[in-house]
Amino acid sequence: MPANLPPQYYELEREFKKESDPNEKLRLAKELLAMMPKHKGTDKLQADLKAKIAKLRQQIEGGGQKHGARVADAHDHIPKEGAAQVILIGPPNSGKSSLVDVLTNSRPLIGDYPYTTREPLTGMTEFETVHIQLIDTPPISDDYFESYMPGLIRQADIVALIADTSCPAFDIPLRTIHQKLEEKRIILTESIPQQIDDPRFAYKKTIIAAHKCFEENSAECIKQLKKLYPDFIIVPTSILDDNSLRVFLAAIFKSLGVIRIYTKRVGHEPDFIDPIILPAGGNVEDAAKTLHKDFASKLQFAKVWGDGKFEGQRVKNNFVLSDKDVIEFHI
Ligand SMILES: Nc1nc2c(ncn2[C@@H]2O[C@H](COP(=O)(O)OP(=O)(O)OP(=O)(O)O)[C@@H](O)[C@H]2O)c(=O)[nH]1
Ligand SMILES: [Mg+2]
Repeated sequence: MPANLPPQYYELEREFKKESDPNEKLRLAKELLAMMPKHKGTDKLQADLKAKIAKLRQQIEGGGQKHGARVADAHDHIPKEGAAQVILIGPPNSGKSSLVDVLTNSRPLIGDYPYTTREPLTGMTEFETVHIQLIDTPPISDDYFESYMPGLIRQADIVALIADTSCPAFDIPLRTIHQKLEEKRIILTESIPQQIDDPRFAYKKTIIAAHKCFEENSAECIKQLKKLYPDFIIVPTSILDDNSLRVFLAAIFKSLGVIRIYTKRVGHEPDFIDPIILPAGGNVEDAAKTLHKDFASKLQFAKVWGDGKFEGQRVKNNFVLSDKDVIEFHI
């Protein structure tokens, strides 16, 4: 039986063969497997590919460094904490570390010279009771692009692209970043397309910080930035202006497309400190499942308080919740 593979498969296979970085090779192998039609004619190919994936995993995890292959870097994956992971990327000296410094509990190295940050660093921030993980990263430039960066960007929920609007030629390093990412098949986009024609590409939802927004050149640069990125959310930010930082976090929160649900025990006040976070459109059952996997099946009904509802309205499992609703579960 013929394998009938799509032309994109052969293109990707060529790249897979050329690639020497085991992490990137592993990612390409997984993409090849995902792309392969699953039928009798591809059984052998699937098995071969699965064996290659297992071998690459072994090589990466066991540090089996052969022929100069790169050992898996400790930064290849950063476990997500909180409701979402946001990766800050940008040219050298644009202010990524300064933003992570003012917004989180982490204290990255900040310098008035480029290439200060050499390793990614995480910190937690909070927007209206929602905990969000920020990742500070080394810069991306013509001659500097850490090999773990594409992997980290692919894993993040949102990308925050930090543009240095104090610099009149701010757009040139941004173009380099797009080009470097596109070479790794990552497209920064204002919204994820409904249909992705080429599955090898990762589209990452991106918001832009027009950073250092109070400097001499900033107003003119922000105008240009808006022309260059007409559809993107652009937030002028400065570490000297708390309000701009709040707007930046609000934009991140909005981009996540999630809702906050506050829980309440019978006879108690709602817990407004630690909400359940659900994708927009989530219902009572989804909220119950986040507390315990059996909880949803035991649920008799719930009471909900919030905009557009009766106070303590009795609702069923499939009731769709809204941001900031208060819920009381009855089992
Ligand atoms: N005027 C002004 N300067 C800022 C602002 N944020 C950061 N800076 C300055 O910009 C310089 C670079 O800041 P960093 O936070 O180290 O920049 P970075 O993007 O992390 O730099 P790399 O790690 O080299 O990529 C420092 O001198 C900061 O004090 C801001 O909002 N306004
Ligand atoms: Mg830095």
